[in-house]
Amino acid sequence: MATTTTTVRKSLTLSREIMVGAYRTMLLSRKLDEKEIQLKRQNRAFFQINGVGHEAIQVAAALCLRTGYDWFYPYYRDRALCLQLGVTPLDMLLGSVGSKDDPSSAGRQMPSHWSSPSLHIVSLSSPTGSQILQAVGAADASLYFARVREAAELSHSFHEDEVAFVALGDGATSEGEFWESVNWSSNGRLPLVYLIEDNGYAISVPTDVQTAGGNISRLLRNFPNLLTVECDGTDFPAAYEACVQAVEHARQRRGPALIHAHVVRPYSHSLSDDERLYKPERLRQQEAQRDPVIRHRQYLLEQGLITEDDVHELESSLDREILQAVDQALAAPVPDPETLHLYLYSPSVDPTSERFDHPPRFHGEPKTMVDLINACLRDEMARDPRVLVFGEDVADCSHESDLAQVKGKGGVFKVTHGLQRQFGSARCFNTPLAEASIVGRATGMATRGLKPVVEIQFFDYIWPAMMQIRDELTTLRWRSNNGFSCPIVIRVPIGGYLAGGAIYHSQSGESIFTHLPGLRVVMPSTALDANGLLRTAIRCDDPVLFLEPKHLYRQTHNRSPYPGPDYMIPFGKAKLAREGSDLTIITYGSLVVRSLQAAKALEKEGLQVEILDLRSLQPYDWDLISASVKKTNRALIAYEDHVSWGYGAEIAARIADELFEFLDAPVRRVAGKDLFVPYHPVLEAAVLPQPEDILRAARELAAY
Ligand SMILES: Cc1ncc(C[n+]2csc(CCOP(=O)(O)OP(=O)(O)O)c2C)c(N)n1
Repeated sequence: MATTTTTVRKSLTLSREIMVGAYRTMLLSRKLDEKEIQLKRQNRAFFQINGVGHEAIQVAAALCLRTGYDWFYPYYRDRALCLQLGVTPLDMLLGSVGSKDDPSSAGRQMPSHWSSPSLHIVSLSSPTGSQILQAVGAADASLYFARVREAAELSHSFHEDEVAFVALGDGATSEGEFWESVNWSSNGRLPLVYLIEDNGYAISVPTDVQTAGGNISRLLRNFPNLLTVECDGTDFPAAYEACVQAVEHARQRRGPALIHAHVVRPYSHSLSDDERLYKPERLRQQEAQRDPVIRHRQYLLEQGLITEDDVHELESSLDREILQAVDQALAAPVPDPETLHLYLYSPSVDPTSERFDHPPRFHGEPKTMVDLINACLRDEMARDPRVLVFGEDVADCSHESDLAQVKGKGGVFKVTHGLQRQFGSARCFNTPLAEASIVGRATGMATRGLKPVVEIQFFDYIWPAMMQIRDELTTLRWRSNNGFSCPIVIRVPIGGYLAGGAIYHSQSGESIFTHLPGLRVVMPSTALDANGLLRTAIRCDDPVLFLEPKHLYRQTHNRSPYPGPDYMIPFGKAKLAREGSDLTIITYGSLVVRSLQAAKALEKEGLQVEILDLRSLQPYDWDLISASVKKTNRALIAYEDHVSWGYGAEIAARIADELFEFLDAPVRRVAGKDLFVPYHPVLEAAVLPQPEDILRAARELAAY
């Protein structure tokens, strides 16, 4: 379908109720901004960002959408939109003062970061643009539920014609994630409505510097299925007509629609900004002429829809309403620091608990790690229609019509082979080469109750998704005070020892992720552990980074028979890989087998080495580490990543702190050099830790 672009002119006749109701919300929004500015100046609020100049388009958009039915990913300026959707002035003011009763975040987030599960307003974060890919995921969920009816039956919120809505500023359209989103949503014909609130500036940077050619909707006109509608967002009737067109396009499943609304920002970016420093007076005067609240009032008066008396009465009644809400908000309880740890993880599903300890029922021949990860994915997809798999190259064949003629790809390591063929293309599919999109979209889908198990093709290429992981995935539950969650699983082949992997196919870096609160991080070293831990990851209710040492994928030493469809290992439980009394090696991933090799050699020298395979890196099994070190009085931490600032530093520090009096030798680390992994096998072997390195360190510690 060719792209459609419309420049909206007023032609709809709107009822008095809509016209006057819209004015009420616009004015309420304006007055709330002014009140919050006052509270900030009095130090009774701690941050303020305003929606002044954006009110008309926001109210229009909210009126065309369905609250508690459609899915909303607003921007921080969307006060009028949220009011129209049903957030109350008191709710907003409780956010301003950061009260415990703030329904968006209980005082954890800045004001104007609204969140309401009942209204389907998904908690905002502060990065400009990172909400967009999640809105794509929410829209994607609509199509998924329509295609996979068994999943829809398990959803309490699915409606056949629902749409997702996302708002952003002109500046945020420069983010790569915006462009990824447009590519995905137009190609997938997603029911997504974009609202670009173009106030001409991103803080001090004007649109012509921000956007090639200075007009974002003009740039978007060649995207298929995407309707772009440009309007004067300060003119309520024109704004309303634009929104009607856009929402209808998405609701009728013709594809995404983008409203490009020209608005103004007369109160500067925020209270920390003074636009007179960079915006000439001439421009400010012009913008003042387009104040949407004044324009709409003028329009209503001219059309005889209200009188001056009505205006005054409305003003007074809103002032009274706001004052009452301010009094209530100022009297509301402050948050209790004791509650800070609440909702970092699911409060109801504990993956470290016995519930996730389910014994194996072995049958069949020994299988590799690849086989048993694949088996677990098949089991879980069969068990629950909400489990789906996507990523780069994970499907057997993108074009389903060719599937019968080919063997199928199923991932560059074949871990997902056969899933598309068995479960269909809705449940296992290829994505564009865009890692932020894979994680962002999965996050949005999980917010809607799906369970995406996505693959990042190589750990080396996870970095484009880092913003989504660090600022969105890990924070959503905590920042919304348990209002929303996104328990996805990200599977990632990791590490070196491949011979030839070089810098960009051998990276480690797990400590960068164990450093993130809100994320579970797992790294199995055997086929059996991979199977049991992946099932726990899928059935638990937290986001999980599932790291698969790709060097171990097809080894014979770590194979296992299939353990059955319910085998699970709780997180935070290490495995005693070898018992000993003279030294504890704390390790995981590819270093487990190397430690075992070293231990065998040391046995001949009379040293009994105990080896703990952590398996689960966050949380980790401190109890077992502690018991073992208390027994052996010596600790060596062996891991593949760079030695400095790595995972071993945390373990070593804790041993030094809590087990000092039990130690008979220093705590030592054996790990990769602080270098990149090079191509030639001789160089690679010199960078990555080898059994001889472990041997040497163990001997030294034993002799200390
Ligand atoms: C990713 C990111 N970079 C920088 C910032 C700091 N910042 C906050 S708002 C803003 C400007 C956003 O401009 P625009 O998207 O046009 O929205 P507007 O504020 O004009 O409504 C910037 C740079 C941020 N929050 N997130």
